[in-house]
Amino acid sequence: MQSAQDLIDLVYTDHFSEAMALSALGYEPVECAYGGNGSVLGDLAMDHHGAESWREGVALRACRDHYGARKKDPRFVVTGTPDADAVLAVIALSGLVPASQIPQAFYELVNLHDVDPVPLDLLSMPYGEELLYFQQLERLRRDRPSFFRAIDEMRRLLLGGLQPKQRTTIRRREEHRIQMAEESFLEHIGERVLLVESRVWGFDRWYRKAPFVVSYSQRASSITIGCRSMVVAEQMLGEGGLLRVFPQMGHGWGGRESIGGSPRGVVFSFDQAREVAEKLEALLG
Ligand SMILES: [Mn+2]
Repeated sequence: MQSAQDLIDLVYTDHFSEAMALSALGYEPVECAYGGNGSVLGDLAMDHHGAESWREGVALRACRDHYGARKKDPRFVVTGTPDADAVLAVIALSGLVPASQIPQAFYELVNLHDVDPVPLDLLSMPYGEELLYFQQLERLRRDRPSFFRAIDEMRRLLLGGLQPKQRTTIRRREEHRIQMAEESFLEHIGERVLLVESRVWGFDRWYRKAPFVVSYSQRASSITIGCRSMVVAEQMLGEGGLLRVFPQMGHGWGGRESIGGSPRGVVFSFDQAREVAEKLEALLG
């Protein structure tokens, strides 16, 4: 398989102004949300964060509505971590994998998992192991090489599927993650907010204990705020859900109605995460 690096033109940037400039040159931005600055959108409006969170996820729209739309002009601008949603969107828009090799159930699962991390039990869902395989890729960073690696891994997955041995490993690792998430440091802040410090991503597990979770990642020194679902977030905080909370936490905080967090590249402490949890509990009234 030829590497995506030789097939598409993809620029990574952490800067809103650079993404704007590239978009003006005809590059298609994919999930280019820059916190307080907002999103950079191209012709296909490929984002669904902040002010754009009313839009459907990008992989869903790319696969269902815009497959191959950038095949003749595969230029993209991206930012953040190469998640399954953004990566699958780039693949579909540029036609890097035949449409027939991207099952509807797979892109719908990627979307569901991306937009509302309600406790989805991937181990028991069709294509759950495939998505877990991608989730389990290591050392995916916020840079261009990571995007290309993630794109090529996703292409291999779609074209070749998983071997039985890989499925066994994936399941074992996922079971281990679940165990780690349950054994994390957990502290109830009031009745509705759970403060967590963990080395693993465990929102799906923590939402079983409280509707709102404030999680501190020691590795990234960052804080994430999540709510079990968009419906619950809007019920308890009003229209917009957590979008009403982020501006109160400081400059650069942002995300979607049901999940978001501290600005990229800013270092936070666990005590600050506790303050955020207490502030959130107070905002819930
Ligand atoms: Mn997304």
